[in-house]
Amino acid sequence: MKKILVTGALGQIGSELVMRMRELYGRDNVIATDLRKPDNNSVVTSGPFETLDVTDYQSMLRIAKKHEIDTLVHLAALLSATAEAKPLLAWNINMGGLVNALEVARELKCKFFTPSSIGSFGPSTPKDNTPQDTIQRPTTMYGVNKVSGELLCNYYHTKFGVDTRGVRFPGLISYKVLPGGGTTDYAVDIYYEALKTGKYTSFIDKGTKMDMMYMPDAINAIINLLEADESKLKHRNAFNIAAMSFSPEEVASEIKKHMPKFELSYKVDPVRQNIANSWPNSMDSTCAKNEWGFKAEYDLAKMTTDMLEKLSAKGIGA
Ligand code: VAH
Repeated sequence: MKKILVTGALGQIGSELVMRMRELYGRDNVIATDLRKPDNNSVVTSGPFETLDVTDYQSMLRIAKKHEIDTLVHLAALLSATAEAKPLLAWNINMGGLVNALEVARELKCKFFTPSSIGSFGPSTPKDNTPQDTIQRPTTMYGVNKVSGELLCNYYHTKFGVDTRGVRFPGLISYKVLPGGGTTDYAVDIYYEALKTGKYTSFIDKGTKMDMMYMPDAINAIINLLEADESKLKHRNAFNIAAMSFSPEEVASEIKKHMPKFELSYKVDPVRQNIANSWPNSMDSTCAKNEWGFKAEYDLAKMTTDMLEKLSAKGIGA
C-alpha cells in the first residue's frame, strides 16, 4: 500500500485510522476525505484532505486519480439508529456510496476495505458465539445495508477481481471522536458522563449484552487485514472480530472500581433497544485469528482504565 484514500475520515474510526496510517505510511500518502473541511482539525492539517460526498461518483474518481491511489478505505456511512430514522437516506448514502467506492476501486485496480458490523445479523442468527458463516436476516435498514455490502464486495472480488476486504465490527469505543447515531454509543457516553456528572442514564436496558471493542484494536485490525497475505483470506469481506461482550451494568461496575460513587440508571430508547435485541450477544472470531492473526489487546478492565485516564487528560469532567 502506498497511496491510501479514506472516506468518512472525520468520523469515529476515520479520525484515528488516518492519523495512524500517516504515521505508518507517510503523511502525504494518506488522503483524507469527508463531506466538510473543518478548521484546526488534525486530520485536515496533518496531511492531504479533500471534501467529498461519497454519493458523487465523478468527484470520488477525480480525487482518486489526482492522488494516484492504490488503496481505498471506505468508511462513510450512516449508523444504525440514524439509518432506522431515515431509511431511504441511509440506503442512498450507505449503498450508493459503497457502489461508487467499489467502482473506483475496480477502475483504478485498488485494494479495498469497508467495514461490516454485528448489525449484519438478525434475530434468527445464533446469539452466542455467533459463527462466521451463519444466517443473516437483519431487521434494520443498517443491517440490510451491511449484508448487501458484504455480498457486493464479494461480487466485486469474484466478478472483477477487486481485492476487497472487511470485518464485522462490534460496537467501537474511543476517547478521541464521539460516534454519532449508533446503538452502541451508550458505551462511549457512559465514560464521559461518569467523569462529568458521576452518573449515567442508559438508553440500552440492563442485561443487554453486545460485542464491543476498544478503538486501538479496531485500527490495528484494519491495518493488519489490509496488509495480510491475500492468498490466506478465505472469508475476505466480513470477518467476525470481537474483543469483549458486556451489558450496561457490567461496564458500570468496572467504572465503579475507579469511581465508587458512580450511579447507573435506565431510560430505555425503544428504537435502539429493538435494534440491540436483534443483534448477537457475542461473535466467534476464530476465522480472523486463523486467516490473518487477529488479536485484541483490550478487555473491559484495561479499556475502562485507559478511557477514564485519557478523557480526564482531555479535561472531561475537570
Ligand atoms: C452502531 N456503532 O451502533 C455502530 C456499530 C455494531 C454497532 O455498527 O450502529
